[in-house]
Amino acid sequence: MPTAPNSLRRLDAARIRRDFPILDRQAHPGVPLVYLDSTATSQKPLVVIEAMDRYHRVSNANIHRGIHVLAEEATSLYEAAREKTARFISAPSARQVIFTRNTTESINLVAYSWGRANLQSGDVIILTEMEHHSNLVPWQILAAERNIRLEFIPVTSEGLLDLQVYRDLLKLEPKLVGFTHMSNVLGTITPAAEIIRLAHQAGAVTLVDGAQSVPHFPVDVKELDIDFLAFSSHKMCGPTGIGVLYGRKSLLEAMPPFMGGGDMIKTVHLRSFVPNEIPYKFEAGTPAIAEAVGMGAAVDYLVTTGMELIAHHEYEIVAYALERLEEIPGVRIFGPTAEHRGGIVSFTLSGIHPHDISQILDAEGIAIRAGHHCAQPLHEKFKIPATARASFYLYNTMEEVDHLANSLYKVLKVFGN
Ligand code: C6P
Repeated sequence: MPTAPNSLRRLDAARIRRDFPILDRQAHPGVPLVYLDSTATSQKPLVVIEAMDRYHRVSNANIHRGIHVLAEEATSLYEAAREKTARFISAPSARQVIFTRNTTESINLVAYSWGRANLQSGDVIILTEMEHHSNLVPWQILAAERNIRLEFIPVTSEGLLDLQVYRDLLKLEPKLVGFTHMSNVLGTITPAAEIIRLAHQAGAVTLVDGAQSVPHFPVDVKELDIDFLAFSSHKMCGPTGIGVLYGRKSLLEAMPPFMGGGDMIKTVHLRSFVPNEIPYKFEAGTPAIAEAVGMGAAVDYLVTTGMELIAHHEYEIVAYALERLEEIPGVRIFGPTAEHRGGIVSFTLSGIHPHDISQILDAEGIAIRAGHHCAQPLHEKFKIPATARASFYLYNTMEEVDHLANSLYKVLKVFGN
């Protein structure tokens, strides 16, 4: 958990901001940009942009194929990115890090490969009510195909998971427990260690959606004893088009390939093939090489900055944002106290549609997201169609929170509230 206050070292957000060229631009003529939408995608530091540029200028080639200097350079850059990513999540081996397109593809890989090899009619999968669609729909598709039962850990009115109900659900002897490590709407940081420990006691495999956790606080797959972890580069200062599936070695080795094609095979005959070893078994075709290089640079950047410092910075920002937003008449804030949440605040203003809030804030230069944030069932649970969501990262400042709060008063004025 990223919440232990540490007064000794602080992240210098003003200095950090200089690393992100886009933060210098104006949203509209004369209106500085205030980017509060990092949950959708983060901004990219210059080191990431330059690493990808350098790769294209100097080393561009296909990987694992050619025996020439460019192919060798490209291959070693790609594999170095895998090594860095493995160290970043404390994976026992880089072979357990599979490059995919994003979190969504990583979860689909598990559902299609592990799910179809291991689940049968009548089996139970436990998910939670706060899942992003990408950790719901792949399981719904599988459930319909195989007559599998889906059960859900409820979300309490404070935006936490109801672990008592979870304990009862485990009596159904689920085959899989899949849950988000941090809600992209409520900001709730879920008690992953406890959920996984109980799942393993019940004999279930665990899948952690780390799309919002891995970018924001240290995640150690060994310490948490995670079986599968999915996350996306674009939310952690890296480029779009590349993501990760980490898996326990024994599970990955036993799983059939997800897609067939080049690179994922050892040998091919007209009527048969022998699959390659992990991770290549799951990386069919030419992968996102430049993007892997960019992701490697993003990992270096986050490690150098310090994940503990980033987490603590976001804790302070979100605690302050909660304080400022709670003062606003008619505001309803969703999710738990700062102690249980990452840098996300979703809210509504009485009688004003979140899209209108977002549009007025945009005129003030503030980028937030409005809608159901691909978590429609969670919004149904709270009986609302949409929320406005401000989200924070290492480059955000207290002044930006003030600007958000002051601009929300302007929104109230526009609507005569
Ligand atoms: N949430 C948001 O604005 P992809 O699109 O595959 O990189 O990530 C999917 C995903 C999975 N799980 C969680 C918890 C997420 O937050 C996301 C992406 C973005 O909230 C885009 S919808």
